[in-house]
Amino acid sequence: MKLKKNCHNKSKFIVLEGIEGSGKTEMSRYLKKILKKKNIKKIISVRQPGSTIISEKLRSILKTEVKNEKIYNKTEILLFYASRIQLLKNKIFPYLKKGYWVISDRHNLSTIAYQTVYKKNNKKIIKILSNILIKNMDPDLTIYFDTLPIIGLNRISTRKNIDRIEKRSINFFLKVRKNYIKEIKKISKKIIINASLDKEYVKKTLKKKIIFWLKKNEK
Ligand code: T5A
Repeated sequence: MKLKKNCHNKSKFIVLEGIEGSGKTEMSRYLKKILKKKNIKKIISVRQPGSTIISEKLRSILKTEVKNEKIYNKTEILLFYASRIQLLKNKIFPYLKKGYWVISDRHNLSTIAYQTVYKKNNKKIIKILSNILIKNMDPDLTIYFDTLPIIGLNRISTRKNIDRIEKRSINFFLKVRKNYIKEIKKISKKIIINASLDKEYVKKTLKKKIIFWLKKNEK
């Protein structure tokens, strides 16, 4: 992250990525705990889409199926960006400027991984939009929780409300994972964890890799 925005070297923007049921929400809480133990006190957690009043409203539109009207692919992209900008302007930028560490459950990589499944061409639109709208907002660290869709979806299958996106076929999530695997290779500041394995393994690995990353970034 090269913020003019963030002339405060102490703040960091950490993004968690992965498919449904990869454990991002749970591991985001655990990550906060690890950071606090390392004496990092100023931390906020956000989720995308969401985490501001308007972004949460957009989240609800994005997650809800409406009878007799489908959300078009391009509408979906624009709504994700609308929600992202609200969050960046209202929370992420201001908190980074105050020296906070921001942990975000999903960011731009989600749009690339999900919104290009149905139309590969969308990648061009996403590239243009992210260049215009969120330039210089690359995370300081992306943690990718790689999970087999059959395992991730099984973990969330007991939930009462399965939303519009979660209802998609396993084939959709196989393609999302394929996109993630392809795209994460292009990112240099990253940690990859095999999150198909049990929680204790994921926690232990996250802790080990984060502590290593913290040490590397102390200098
Ligand atoms: N989306 C989002 C896009 O399409 N484009 C975008 O640009 C953006 C930003 C967001 C939806 O929007 C889409 C992606 C999503 O479909 P969401 O509800 O925020 O919706 O969805 P997720 O982020 O996927 O949240 P989930 O809760 O479904 O998944 P998590 O957060 O990865 O998983 P978590 O932590 O809730 O864990 C799920 C269950 O698994 C258990 C947990 O205890 C929990 O019960 N668990 C494990 N069990 C066994 N072993 C492990 N290793 C486990 N890790 C967690």
